[in-house]
Amino acid sequence: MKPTDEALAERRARVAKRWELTDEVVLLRAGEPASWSGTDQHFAFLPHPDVAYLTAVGSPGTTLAFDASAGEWELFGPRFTPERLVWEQPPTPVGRPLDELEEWLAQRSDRTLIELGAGAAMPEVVPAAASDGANELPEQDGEGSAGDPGSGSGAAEQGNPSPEATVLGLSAAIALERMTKDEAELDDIRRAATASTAGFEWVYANAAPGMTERDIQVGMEAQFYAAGAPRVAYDSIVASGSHGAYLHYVYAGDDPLRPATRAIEAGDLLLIDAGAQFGGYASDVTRTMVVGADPTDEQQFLWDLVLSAQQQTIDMCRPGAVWKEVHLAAARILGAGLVEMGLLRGDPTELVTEGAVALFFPHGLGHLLGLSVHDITSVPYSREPSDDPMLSKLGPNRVLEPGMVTTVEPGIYFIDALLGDSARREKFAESVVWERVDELRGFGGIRIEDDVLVTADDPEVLTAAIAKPIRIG
Ligand SMILES: [Mn+2]
Repeated sequence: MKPTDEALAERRARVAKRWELTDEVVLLRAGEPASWSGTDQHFAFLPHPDVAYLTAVGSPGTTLAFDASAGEWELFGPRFTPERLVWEQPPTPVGRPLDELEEWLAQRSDRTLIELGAGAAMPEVVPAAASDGANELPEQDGEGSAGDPGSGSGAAEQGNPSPEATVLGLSAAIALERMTKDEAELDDIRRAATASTAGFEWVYANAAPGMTERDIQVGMEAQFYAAGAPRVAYDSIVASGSHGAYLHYVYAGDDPLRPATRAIEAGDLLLIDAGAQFGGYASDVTRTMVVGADPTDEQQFLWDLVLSAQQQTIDMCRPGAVWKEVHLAAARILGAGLVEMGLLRGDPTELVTEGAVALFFPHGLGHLLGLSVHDITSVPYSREPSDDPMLSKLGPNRVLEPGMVTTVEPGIYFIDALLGDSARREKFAESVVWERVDELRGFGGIRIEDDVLVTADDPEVLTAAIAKPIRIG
């Protein structure tokens, strides 16, 4: 649901409060369509999420301006010339015509101008907070204006931050607001989930051996659109058999000109990671099924194991939980199962620490969800970058708060690039039972993913309506 004017004003007021600016002028630009090189074509446009959050519109060129001394926001939206209106329908008119922005800025030319959103000069290295587990702006000396994210960003002397540090600090302030969702945002995420449900239900009713991955993708996405989704939230992953071991296996990932696809065979695992988008908000769901046959003992054991890890860690998604700890809990559960199955030997906690479990579970347990499927990934970090194999792909660490929406998506994979690597085989000669593991090369992967709303009470699974059959077709 589109936020009311009051709800938008509230979002802007909260951001302005965090900014603590005095007389600067801030511009947030939605951006412009990216061009396809060598042609006169452009890629489909999506607005910078900070602008989408603060305006609820997304036409290219949309610009939100803030005059700190007056404490006033002004929205500028594109208008088309008659010549352009011969070819294109007009964008929804919002705010003042974009043409007037120049004059608006000229009246404030004596003030410091800070540009955020699309094209903003963000520093490459995001400074990390000193300690784990706080959803705060990056640490700094001094009294804490958001405009100064402090050490690690270069030249961030108090009162005189570098332009990049200022951009980072102000962007981080918006990120902190975007981290917890208001009612309008949750409504859009629920609608996205409802459209995704229609797609997965189509798969459950129609998938069968002999169909290709592409057949499944097209049929599923048609239901997303039929249910009202303007677009998919990200490229759908429809991976059968051994393809499930490529974490981001997508159609045309091999060659956009003449993509390959694969016909599903009876007994194959089919891993589908897909989600509809609504109002700019993503859903992100993964189900893994055996198609056209009963699961083998290995498929059944590992499927049950992944589901159990998911259920236990969804239950941990409560206020105050530290995301890294939830992730490590999932890794220990998966590690214990791999020991039970005879693929690993040793103590699960040690197997997690030494990196043996990461051979089979090489990604983070989940990520925040919102206006981007991997929401708010760049700022602000609240953990140091890590070389630890179990933590290096975790992404920002967070303390869960009511209103956050996170995915929970444990998985087990048999990835040739990891399991065939001689250095790893040597390093884990003791802890991995390679004879057993090698028998399962080509197995593919199993991932189960839902979108979870953290509440003051029990976690709410927003994608609970999407069934989890182990066998279809
Ligand atoms: Mn995901």
